[in-house]
Amino acid sequence: MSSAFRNLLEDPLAGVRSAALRMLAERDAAYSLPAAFYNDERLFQLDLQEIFEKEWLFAGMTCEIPTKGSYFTLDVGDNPVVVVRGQDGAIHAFHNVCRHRGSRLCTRGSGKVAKLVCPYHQWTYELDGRLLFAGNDMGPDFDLHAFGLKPVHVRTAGGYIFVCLGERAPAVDEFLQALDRYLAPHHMDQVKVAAESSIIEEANWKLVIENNRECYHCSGSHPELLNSLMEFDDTDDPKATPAYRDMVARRQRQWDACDLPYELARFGKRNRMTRTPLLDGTVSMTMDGKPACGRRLGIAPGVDAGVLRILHLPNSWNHFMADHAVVFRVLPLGPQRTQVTTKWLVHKDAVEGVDYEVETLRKVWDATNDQDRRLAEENQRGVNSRAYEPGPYSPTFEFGVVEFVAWYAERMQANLDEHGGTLR
Ligand code: 3BY
Ligand code: FES
Ligand code: FE
Repeated sequence: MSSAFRNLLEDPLAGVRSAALRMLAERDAAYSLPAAFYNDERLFQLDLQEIFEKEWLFAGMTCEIPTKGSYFTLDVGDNPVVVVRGQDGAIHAFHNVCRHRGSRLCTRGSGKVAKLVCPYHQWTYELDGRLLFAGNDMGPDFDLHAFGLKPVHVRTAGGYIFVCLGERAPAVDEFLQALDRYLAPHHMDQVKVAAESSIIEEANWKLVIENNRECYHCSGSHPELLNSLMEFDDTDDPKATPAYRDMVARRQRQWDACDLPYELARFGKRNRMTRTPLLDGTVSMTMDGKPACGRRLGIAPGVDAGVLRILHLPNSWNHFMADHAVVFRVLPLGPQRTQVTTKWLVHKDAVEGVDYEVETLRKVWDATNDQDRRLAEENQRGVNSRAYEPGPYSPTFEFGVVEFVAWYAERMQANLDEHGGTLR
C-alpha cells in the first residue's frame, strides 16, 4: 500500500507487544497464564493480530461448498472472509470486503451465487475475485483490474478448508499431506453436514482450547461422552495402562489389515492426529455406543475404526468414526467471548429418518459442548478475580494443555518478533 494511505494514528498496541513478550518470557511453562492473557482487551487484540490473522485457521469443510458458486462466510475478529468454489471447481478465499467503499460483500452465512455482487452499489466480481463490472459511472480512467477482491491464503486437504490471513502463510504441506492420507479411508468427497450447532461461550478462546486439551475434567463432567471415549490421548499418554496398550496393539493389527492409518503423527505442536480405540463394546460417540448412522463413512462393514482424532491449533479438534464424524471450529469474538461451531458429518447418501436421526447423532456432543461451555465460563469467572494466580498443570493429565500454551507462546513470540516487537 502506498505510504500516502498509511494510517497515521498511533499504534495502540505498541506498549502491549513488549509487555506480552516479557510476560511470556517470564512465565512458568508448567503453570497457566497470567490473568491478562485470558481477559484483557489489548491482549485479545494482540491474539487476533498475531495468532488469528497470521496462522492457518480451520474454516470449514469442502462438502459445504460442493458446486461452483457455493460459498460460506466467517469472521476472523473484525475480518469478514468468504470462501467460495470457483467456475473451475477450485476453492478461493477472499476478504469479504468490496473494493469500492468497503461494504461487506456476502452478508449471509452461506449460499450459492453466479457472481459475487456487492449489495451496496452492485459492483460485480467473478468467483475468482476479478472485478467484472462497476457500472458506467466510475469515470473514463477507471481500471477494473486494479480492484479485484483481496485474496486470503486457502488450502484444502482431506475435506478440510484452511485459511490464513497473513501476508506470508506458515508452512503447512506436511500436515496437509498427512491429513489426506489419514482421511482417505473416510471418503471425504462423499460426506455431507447432517447437523450443525454454534454456541457462544463467555470465556477467552484459550480457556476453551485448554479445556479441550485435557480429560482431567471428563470424569467429573462428561457422563455421556464417557459412554464411548477412553480417557487416554494415545499410547504415549502417561496414564495409559498396560491393559490399554494391549487393547491398542490388538486394534492396530486389525487397522493394519485394512489399511487404516493410526500412528500418532505430530507436526510441531500445532497438529496431531492419531486413531485410538473407543471403549470396548462401543463404535461411535453416541449414548449407547452404537452407530448413529447406518451408512458408513467409507469404512468396510464389520471394521471397527475406533476414532481418528485430529487437532489443529489454534482452532479445531475433530473425531472421525466409522459411521459419522464431528468437527469443531473455534473463533474468538471478544476477550471473554468465543464461538464454538460443531458439525456432524455423515455419508452424503444417508437419509435422515432412515439411516440416521439427528437427535441420536447430536446428543453426546451437544451435552458435552454445553458441559464444556459451563466449565470454560466458570474458569473465566475465577480467572477474573483478583485472587487468581497462574496454577500448576498436571503433568500426567494436562500435558496437552502445556503443549497448547507452549505453542501459543512460541507463535506469539515468533510473530511479534517479525512485527519488530522484540524486547528492548
Ligand atoms: O475432544 C477431545 O479430544 C476430548 C474430549 C474431551 C476432552 N478431550 C480430550
Ligand atoms: Fe460495494 Fe459500493 S461498496 S459497490
Ligand atoms: Fe470437556
